[in-house]
Amino acid sequence: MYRAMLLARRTDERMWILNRQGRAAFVISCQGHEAAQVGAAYNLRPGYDYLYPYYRDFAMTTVLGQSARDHLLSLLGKKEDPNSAGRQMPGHFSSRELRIVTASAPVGVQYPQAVGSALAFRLRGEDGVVLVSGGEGSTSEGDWHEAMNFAGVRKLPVVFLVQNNAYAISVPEELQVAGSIAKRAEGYGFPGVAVDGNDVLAVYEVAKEAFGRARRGEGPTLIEAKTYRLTAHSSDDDDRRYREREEIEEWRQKDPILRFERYLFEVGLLDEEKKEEISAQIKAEIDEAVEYAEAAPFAGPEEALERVYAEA
Ligand SMILES: Cc1ncc(C[n+]2csc(CCOP(=O)(O)OP(=O)(O)O)c2C)c(N)n1
Repeated sequence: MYRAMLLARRTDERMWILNRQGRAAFVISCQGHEAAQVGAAYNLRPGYDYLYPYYRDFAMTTVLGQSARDHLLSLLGKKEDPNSAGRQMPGHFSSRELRIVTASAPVGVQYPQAVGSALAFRLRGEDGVVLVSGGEGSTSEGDWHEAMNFAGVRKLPVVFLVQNNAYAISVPEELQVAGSIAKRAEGYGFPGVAVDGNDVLAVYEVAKEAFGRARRGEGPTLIEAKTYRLTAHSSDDDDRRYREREEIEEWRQKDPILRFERYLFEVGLLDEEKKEEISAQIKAEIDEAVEYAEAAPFAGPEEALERVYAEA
């Protein structure tokens, strides 16, 4: 868990450097969300359960097996990008083998699609679970409510994870969300839990319970993971216009990775030496990934329609 969180954070940080150096066009970040994402995704069986992520779910796809190289190839829009062969923006994760389903750009579209996959599991008599994720802003969309209702009526094996990071771009939670997100689940007939999204083990625990319920045929669960986005919405946004630096600093003190690190030191599962070793491995992996992805070719124009339309 620690390794996945750190790999995602360090890769994400390197992406921003590449962007600021003019070597990468656009970055959208998972920084601050690592505990929520890793804690939830740890319950997925890769290649069997389905994941419908949103653009921030970089650490989730890392848990499932996407590497720093995969993420760098995607960031730079190269032909070998496993998500879309360079056709989609970064953050549109996809892998047939890992059962990660790509999203379209409109916020919230992933929810009804995820519920459809959960229905398919049910109709086939399989015990698969679907994890679908989004930000708190996405809970204002009709798609979210339609998906919650359908999943509740049919008691489908789906886990809704809302990563509430307090802002939908520049709109603060109090102007975006009425009442409590977690409590809304009650109205759709299934449990909703609010959890500290910066505590990876707490998220893992509630998600484990939710996955268990889904596998036993007891229906959906909504998890609201309360967290904070440490970067601007994307590399194209300036968050100085709507939030104070002090607020970000306060949240930096609650950094999910530092918090988990402290815990691992306390229980004797991590020490300075091991920490250095993991850190050095990750740095080497990212250095290699950047070098590889920068040297990798772009797709040719003649390939633009490949894998877009079925061959007639
Ligand atoms: C239907 C729709 N409306 C608006 C947008 C523009 N948009 C992209 S991301 C975003 C903010 C979403 O906020 P939230 O769901 O809280 O996720 P966060 O980025 O904070 O993690 C908006 C408004 C969009 N892509 N689709």
